[in-house]
Amino acid sequence: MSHTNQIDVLMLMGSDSDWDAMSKCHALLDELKIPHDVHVASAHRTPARVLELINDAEKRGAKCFICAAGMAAHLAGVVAAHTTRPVIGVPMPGGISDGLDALLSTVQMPPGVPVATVGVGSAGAKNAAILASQIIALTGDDMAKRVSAWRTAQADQVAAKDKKLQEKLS
Ligand code: RP5
Repeated sequence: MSHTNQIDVLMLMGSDSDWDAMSKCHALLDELKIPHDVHVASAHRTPARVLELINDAEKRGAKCFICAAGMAAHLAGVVAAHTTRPVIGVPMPGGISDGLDALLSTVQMPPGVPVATVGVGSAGAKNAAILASQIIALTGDDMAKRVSAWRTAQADQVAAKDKKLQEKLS
């Protein structure tokens, strides 16, 4: 994606080792046709780059941020400190308690600087994309229709799985 283009979402990961889980978020943003950029940038290892990316994304119209990090997962909180746009935090597995450390680091923000924190790992990564789409849908009818269609497709899949189970059990 060209850096002169408008984007709706900036997705940041603290490390390329977060890609395994976060590729699910990227795929879902693509499926929902949400223009977005993805970068590796760390609150601890490359703090100046994180600020540069936030400023660039705001200029290009980003409506919200999705930030994934593990261990002492401060990326989402640092981004939230530098923008008034919604920040979704995705705690990554690994670390001393396989993601519980990252969950607490992400969710336990001081009052005044919220991070909308989703679950640990790939389930959280998918929910981050859906939550971003719901935020964007507030100001876009097409996006709202795509979110509804995605929900309906999900419900259809559950119904199909139940049908299969009932057939197996009968
Ligand atoms: C965090 O530390 C990253 O987000 C990653 O989840 C974790 C480990 O990073 P690497 O050592 O794999 O680069 O900052």
